[in-house]
Amino acid sequence: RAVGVFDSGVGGLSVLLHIRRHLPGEQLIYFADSGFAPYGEKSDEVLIERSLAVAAFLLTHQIKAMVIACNTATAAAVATLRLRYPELIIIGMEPGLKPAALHSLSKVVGVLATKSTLQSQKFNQLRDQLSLETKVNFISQACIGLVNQIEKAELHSAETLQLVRRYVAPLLAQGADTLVLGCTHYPFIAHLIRQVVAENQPNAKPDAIRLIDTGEAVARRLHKLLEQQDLLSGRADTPILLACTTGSPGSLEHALQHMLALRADQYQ
Ligand code: DGN
Repeated sequence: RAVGVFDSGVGGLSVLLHIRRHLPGEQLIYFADSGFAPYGEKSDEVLIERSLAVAAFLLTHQIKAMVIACNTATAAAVATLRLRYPELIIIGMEPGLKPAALHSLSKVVGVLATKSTLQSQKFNQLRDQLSLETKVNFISQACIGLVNQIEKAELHSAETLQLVRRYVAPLLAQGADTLVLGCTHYPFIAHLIRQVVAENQPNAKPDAIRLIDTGEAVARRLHKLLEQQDLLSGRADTPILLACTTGSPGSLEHALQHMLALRADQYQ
């Protein structure tokens, strides 16, 4: 049986990358709900409805586990999905505030995410509890428009860099030494974030600002849960990835080839 992975678009591919690396023998189905993207400015009701529809589709493919590779959908819908499918392994995303708090020396952490994630109850509870425990100042920054640029495959354009400058420079000015990538699209523009850091802190070492992405932790957790339930696949080869979308197949294909560097015979 397969592992289903979904996002509003191509962002979840940053998580899929880690899953493929950690679990090369698993059959994976990736679902990009691009016809309904972006999720970042939608209501909880819509996000729950979309997540249930996507989960129902993935279950027609006999999945044994589902990864919600989207912080926004996780915040809105993970509880509903777990209630609906109590037998299924369901893993969601959460902005990595905890590792960021542990790492930050300046005790100022910038959190980049969508507006919905930052407004969600789940995120606010986590942030309040951690600020109390660790005395870290978490500065939230909603990155309106950034997901759209990444969906348009504009990973190197001047416009995308301009947006990153607008969102990241103020966090650096306020003393952040750690930035949480709280949206699964953002690892694909990590190079632009580093460029903005270098522009703002020309004398700092390249790793002076740490970027926290929880994709790898999610892959490790998936591995552990599959192992515990004796559901790990025993295949020695890497099965062909099945990719589905409610949007343009051409855009998803472009992303698979350029963002994941897959060859045409590695996906279907
Ligand atoms: N990739 C999603 C996330 O991690 O929140 C956001 C996608 C969107 O549609 N805004």
